[in-house]
Amino acid sequence: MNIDEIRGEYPILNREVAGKPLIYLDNAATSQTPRCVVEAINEMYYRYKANVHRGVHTLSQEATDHVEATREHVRQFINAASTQEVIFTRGTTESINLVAASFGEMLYNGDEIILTVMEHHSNIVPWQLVGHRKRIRIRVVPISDEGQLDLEAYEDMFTDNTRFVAITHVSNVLGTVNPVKQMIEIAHKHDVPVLIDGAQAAPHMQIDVQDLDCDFYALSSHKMYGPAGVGVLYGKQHWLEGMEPYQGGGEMIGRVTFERTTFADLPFKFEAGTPDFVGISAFGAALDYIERLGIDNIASHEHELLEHATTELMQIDGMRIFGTVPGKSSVISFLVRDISSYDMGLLLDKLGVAVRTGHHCTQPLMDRYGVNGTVRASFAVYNTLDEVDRFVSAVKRVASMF
Ligand code: C6P
Repeated sequence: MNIDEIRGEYPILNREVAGKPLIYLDNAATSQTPRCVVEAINEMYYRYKANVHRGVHTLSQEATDHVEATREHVRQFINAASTQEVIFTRGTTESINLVAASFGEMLYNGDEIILTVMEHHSNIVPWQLVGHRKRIRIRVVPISDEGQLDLEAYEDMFTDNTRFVAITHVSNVLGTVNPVKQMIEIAHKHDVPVLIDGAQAAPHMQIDVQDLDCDFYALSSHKMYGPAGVGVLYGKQHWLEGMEPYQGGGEMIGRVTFERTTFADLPFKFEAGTPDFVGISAFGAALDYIERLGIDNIASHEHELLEHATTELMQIDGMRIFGTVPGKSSVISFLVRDISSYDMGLLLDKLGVAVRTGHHCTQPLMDRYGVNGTVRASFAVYNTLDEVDRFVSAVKRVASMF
């Protein structure tokens, strides 16, 4: 891959921050958007803006074709069996809320669900909301200090009351790539369905929902070089068919009277109201982009950056890295001595470096490590080894100020 050429597609990377060239290392929060995706957004507004699935007029049909072409593209991208299993949402958070609310309707007093201590709040709070209402017990898989899930503890957690498992594919803090295929196999032995939070996996690795055999898979476009406000929920057809709609409104119905409403077929039963048809169409362009570069090429470049950053950061006195499991994804969370993540982040910003600081929406994980927050650098395809060097120098400089 020609990284200079790739960078040319991202005008934002030429920006300066605090008079310094921007080094954008907050890609796990959101990735930047290449020109081809921005152009796809413009194209939708300039040529195709019309409501979808509603009009017989040409514009509406063309807009609908764009949305449905992206649905088919997503199906191929994650290898779902059918487009009926691909639901568009606002993002991973909404995808998980959909399942928690809708599948949650089938849970009862005393049922148990299994989460892990490294879950993002998006994969904790929706389950608590349903859990409190329905008096469901949440059990939590612990991790080792390195950030590896305790699979023995996980296996031991299954009881006759276990009804659901929801786990992250990749930790947004530790970078740990969880053995989700094995965990799904274990859950299925107990006839328990599994949701995988793929927010941090889909931008970096090939996803094959049929090979994983997961029951649900959630992802966000904005972490995959696509626009914000678009996400996907994959669900196995038989589960989706058995679930009540998550929201009611236009386009998710079969027939409405004041006495009774019947619902549309999948996937529309779960897509109430006008979808973000512009964003969905542009997400298709982002998938094209990833495929053009090759997800394996992206991953191996990011891995090189991660290895280099880890080696260099480790030279800094008082450096503590959170998440050291081999084969981890391209995020690196750290603290230097007792310098708060907030101070480090603020001063790095003054040197042009954008990182994330704080609890990363994973407070239980922070509690597990006994810290309030960490600094997190995360890499994308357009980052360079030179940026990593300048980032490490900036960390050293900030550390020397304390
Ligand atoms: N994590 C981060 O900086 P949304 O906001 O719906 O697109 O994604 C939520 C989400 C769910 N699961 C995981 C593992 C995630 O990392 C995220 C988003 C960002 O780490 C923003 S908090």
